[in-house]
Amino acid sequence: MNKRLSMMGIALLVIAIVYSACSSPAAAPAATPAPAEAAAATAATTEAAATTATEAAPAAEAAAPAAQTGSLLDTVKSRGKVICGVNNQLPGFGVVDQNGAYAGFDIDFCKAVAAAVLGDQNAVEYKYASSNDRFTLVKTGEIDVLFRNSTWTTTRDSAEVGMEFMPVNFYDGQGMMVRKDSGINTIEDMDGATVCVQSGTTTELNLADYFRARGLEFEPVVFEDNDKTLAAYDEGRCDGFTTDKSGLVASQTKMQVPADHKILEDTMSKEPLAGAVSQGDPAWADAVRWVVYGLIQAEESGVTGANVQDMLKSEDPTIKRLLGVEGELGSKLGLPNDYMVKVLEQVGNYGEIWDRNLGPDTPFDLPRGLNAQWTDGGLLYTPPFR
Ligand SMILES: N[C@@H](CCC(=O)N[C@@H](CS)C(=O)NCC(=O)O)C(=O)O
Repeated sequence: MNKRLSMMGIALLVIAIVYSACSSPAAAPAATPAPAEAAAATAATTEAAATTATEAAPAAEAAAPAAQTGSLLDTVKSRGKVICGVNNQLPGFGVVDQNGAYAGFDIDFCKAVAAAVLGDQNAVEYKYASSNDRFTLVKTGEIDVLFRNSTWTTTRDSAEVGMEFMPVNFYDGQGMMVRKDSGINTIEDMDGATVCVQSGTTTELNLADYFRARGLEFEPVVFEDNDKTLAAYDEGRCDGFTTDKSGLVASQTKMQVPADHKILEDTMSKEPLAGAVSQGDPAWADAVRWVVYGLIQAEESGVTGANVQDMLKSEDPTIKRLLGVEGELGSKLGLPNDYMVKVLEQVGNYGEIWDRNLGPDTPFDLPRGLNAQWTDGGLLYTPPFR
């Protein structure tokens, strides 16, 4: 009798567990997403449907993709290259020359990941990621990581779009470019203006928020890519051209007469730009995350490409751990313990990446501003390397 009762108890418990697992609430339906976000969400849905189909296949066939359930970190190691989604239209951040060579601030973060994981900054395959398809490319696995002036937002971070954001590598804000002879000095002077803007961006959404909040009328003229948006403004089709201030500075260099234009002081939004990987792969996310942190920490600690070999002899405990001389931080992340030595030798630290692409010897000469180290009044601050 006792035995029968306890069997019934176990059976009831099993039913209860199965029931509670099955009845967990479905994800809340989302409010109307922005176009790029909706596209990624659709792709995620399609992907989920494909997975379900695979699971329903006979056991022998279903067993085949099992190897794919590991981390991208293993895939990247066995493939021997990182597939990095980047921009190709933004001087200083991500451009490609006639020979197909990519360069820029974001590109160097791809190189740093390749140097860390594979010991070779050139072990990267670059793929152009547009404003509209960038998150879809991450979700479908066509790119391993996205480094492309992309703003970290709630919706993109949520399951709806499914991004896992890396540490911010560029604190930006949205700005407005106008012609110097337009008589416009602030956005308040732009009531009734036409504004050239790119679709699939936070820019498009912020523009509407910012003007409406101030009771200003405007007419957006929307394009799918930056070069077309810029060309339309340059041809005089719009009174203003709006995007991230970094994008404005970069785009200005491509205009017919750059000196005829000015960027207004107004900052219309917060645009924390960060790399992103797909949600649900913590090993890959952590590996990439601690490469970005490593670049920032190296600058804070004064470790550069030129002095890294000498710094291996440093007595500073943070530097010892950062370079893998002491502790095993790299291997805890699935990386070589000296991963930051490779990164620094081949790519340099955050400050070196900045100077090479955006610093005083470039056409941009951007002030570090919010992108200074916390020790210099900026926002760059890494968790401790320990
Ligand atoms: N940071 C914003 C804007 C990013 C963005 O796509 N900016 C445009 C204008 S600078 C761009 O990079 N366009 C390049 C392209 O068309 O591929 C976002 O994440 O939505």
